[in-house]
Amino acid sequence: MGSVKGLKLHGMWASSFCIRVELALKLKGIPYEYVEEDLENKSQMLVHYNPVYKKVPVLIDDGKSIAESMVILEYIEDKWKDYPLLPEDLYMRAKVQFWAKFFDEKLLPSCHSIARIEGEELEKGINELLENVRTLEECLEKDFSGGTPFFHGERPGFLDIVIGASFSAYKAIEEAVGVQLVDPQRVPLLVSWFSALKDLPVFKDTLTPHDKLLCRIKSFREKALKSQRV
Ligand SMILES: N[C@@H](CCC(=O)N[C@@H](CS)C(=O)NCC(=O)O)C(=O)O
Repeated sequence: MGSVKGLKLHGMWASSFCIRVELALKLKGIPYEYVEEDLENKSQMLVHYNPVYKKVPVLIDDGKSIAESMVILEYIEDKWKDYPLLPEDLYMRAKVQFWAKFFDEKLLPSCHSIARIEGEELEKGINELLENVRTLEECLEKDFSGGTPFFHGERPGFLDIVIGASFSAYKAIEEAVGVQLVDPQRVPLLVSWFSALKDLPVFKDTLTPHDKLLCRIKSFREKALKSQRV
């Protein structure tokens, strides 16, 4: 199967925002061409297609560019109807979008920040992050209590993609910082969701390899801590 005419994804291997887009395209069975970007030396194409943020991911559909992972996911969902990622019910759809926004605005930033701090600040950061993880567990319990293996169904959908794309990053941060974020005692629903997700071939094939990401996060952490100490 060739790629859909002109469908290209500019991404970077370690970016969970890019992995979201790859997962959505693969789950819907849409072929695309992948262009790896060097973010230290961004291509003119990336700057041209995303002049506002100059970030990946950028999806180019027949010459037209779409930036921001969540916007791209919604574009893909609206354009290719096979394998719907969002629930049909409008209220459930709103809930999915609410929790996706919570993940991006609360959980991801606290996860990224603990990778670059230490001491008392780290302790405070971890507590804040654990509280956000606990809130996510409550969301699974109360908002999506259908007893399905994934957030809103029997197969992975929008929220599984948004949150699950960060699976490798979160595992690597756990190891680099030396903290257990997803503990079966505190968040059993998230633990069983993770184990259902990580065995799916599409996730296995798309998520960043653990060792490679761990190496990158450790070196990022060392540099960040060193620059704060001087
Ligand atoms: N909100 C954006 C975030 C994208 C983002 O932060 N991309 C990073 C890679 S993970 C990037 O391109 N960074 C380059 C830079 O900041 O110059 C999204 O959801 O797509």
